Amino acid sequence: MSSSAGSQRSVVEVDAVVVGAGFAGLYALHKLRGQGLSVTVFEAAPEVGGTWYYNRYPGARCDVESVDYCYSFSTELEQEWDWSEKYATQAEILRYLNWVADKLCLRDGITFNTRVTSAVLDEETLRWTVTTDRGDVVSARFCIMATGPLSAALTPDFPGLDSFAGELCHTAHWPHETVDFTGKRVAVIGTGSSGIQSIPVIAEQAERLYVFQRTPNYSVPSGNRPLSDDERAQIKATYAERRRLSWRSGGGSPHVAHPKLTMEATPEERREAFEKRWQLGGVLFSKTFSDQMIDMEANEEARKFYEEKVRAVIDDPEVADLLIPNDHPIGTKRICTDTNYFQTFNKPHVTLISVRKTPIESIDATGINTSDTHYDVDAIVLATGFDAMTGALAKIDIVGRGGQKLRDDWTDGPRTYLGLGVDGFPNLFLVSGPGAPAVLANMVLHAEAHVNWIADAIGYLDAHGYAAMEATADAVDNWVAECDRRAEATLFPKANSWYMGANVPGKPRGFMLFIGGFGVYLDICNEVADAGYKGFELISAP
Ligand code: N01
Repeated sequence: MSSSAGSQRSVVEVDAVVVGAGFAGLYALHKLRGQGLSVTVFEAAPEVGGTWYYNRYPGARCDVESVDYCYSFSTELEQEWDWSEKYATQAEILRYLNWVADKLCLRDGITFNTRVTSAVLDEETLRWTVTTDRGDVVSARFCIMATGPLSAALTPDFPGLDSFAGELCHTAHWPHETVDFTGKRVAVIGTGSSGIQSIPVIAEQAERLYVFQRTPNYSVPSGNRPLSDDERAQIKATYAERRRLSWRSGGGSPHVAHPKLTMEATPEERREAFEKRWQLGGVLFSKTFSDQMIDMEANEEARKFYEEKVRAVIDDPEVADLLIPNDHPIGTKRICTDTNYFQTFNKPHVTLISVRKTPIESIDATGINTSDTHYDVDAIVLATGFDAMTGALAKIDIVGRGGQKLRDDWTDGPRTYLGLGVDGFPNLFLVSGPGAPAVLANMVLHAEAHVNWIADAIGYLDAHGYAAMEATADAVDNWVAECDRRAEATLFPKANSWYMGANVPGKPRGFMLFIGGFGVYLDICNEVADAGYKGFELISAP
């Protein structure tokens, strides 16, 4: 790292700036440092953790098994850390990330409490000038956006929201002090993964709970439980094989679908397979059979099984009608995982309100006004999700060739090559960006794969005397078309999901991810690298 005096502020020179200190940013720091690069990480929060720092709402857990949702690059880390439950709590994941940061001595490379406001390319030198809200100015050859696909929280524009006099919390910015709902009347707006995890826990405390649901969601019991010493030892003894399966899988965990297609299986085989997957719990229910997300008839079999299971635990059939989705195929929005979510609506102090039937019209000092009722509440919880995939990037002024801004380039939807690079933005790398499998895969392995690819690419540039690499416009066009083509062959576009940008008013509609599977995607990335970074222009020093 070196420093040069600018006209007003001193400019620090580094090889790479990394934005964000979550799973991706921490590994990027470790990996690039190991390669001899000088690296500065900026993190808006006061601690490491990214999404796991902010999303500390009651009941917050990961829906990927703990033993899979952790770094694989170090056998030592794998062997030393003991996960206590099948699905880790937010607090345990945050402890893990802090432990990793200490163990790998990462903290001195991170500037906390500092938000990157702009990254501007100097076309002459091909360097990026990165500025922050604390006045830092850093010049870097590489700019790596580890900003997270689900980090820009979404607060709907309810008229009067600011006038609410009670406690207002967003699940994605949960206060650090304990929020005690005991004896309180609480409203939760939103029934995605965050709402569905928090509602049963809030219901245990609250005197009255009103759940405002717009779209019913599919949720499968997580089947969470403590891991025994024997299980942990067994997993540690076979980690290498578990990871091998994960790297080759569709979603980055060692799941294997039933060997038959849904309708090839007999009704008994189908039922047995769904039941087995149901008992295992969680989001992988949508992958019980490999064709569930491409064949409507197959999907309908899974949906019928699901409906039977859920109806069986809800006392009031009219409430069940409201809670069971009928507007999108199962799995086309991320399946939620829960502990006693549907049973919560059997409690006399919990009321479900469909805002499709009676929309929220306004919020005032004392509560929520729907089209037919005023709900007096002491606290409102917004579980209203994120401006996914593009939101965090759009908050930063990322300015490439010819003064073009990334957010302007993406007004009709994000356009990348492999979810890693963008034409007009040399040496700017996205980690888990749009056009990658990203949130469709285990995000820890996905982040590792991207960081490894970026580190290799940087090594290649240096070994061959290049200054920079830049995705070509053709490569971007072809990749966007490839992602669209693959998405159209599935059922995913049928849902108004955040995958489609449908949850953000005015956001262009389009499937923002590569749906072809994690293992397939990694093969493509490796082929691109092996072919001398096909689709990227390699640029000599100016
Ligand atoms: O957000 P969401 P989330 N009026 O967008 C509703 C990951 N995650 O934070 O469906 C009324 O899914 C909205 O309604 P609708 C995971 O990938 C993982 O829950 O748009 N309601 C919806 O019900 C997940 O998919 C874990 O009609 C409004 C809810 O708010 C992703 O993050 C845990 C509204 C938002 O649901 C996002 O999950 C948590 C309005 N104006 C999150 N606006 C685990 O690992 C929005 N809604 C378990």
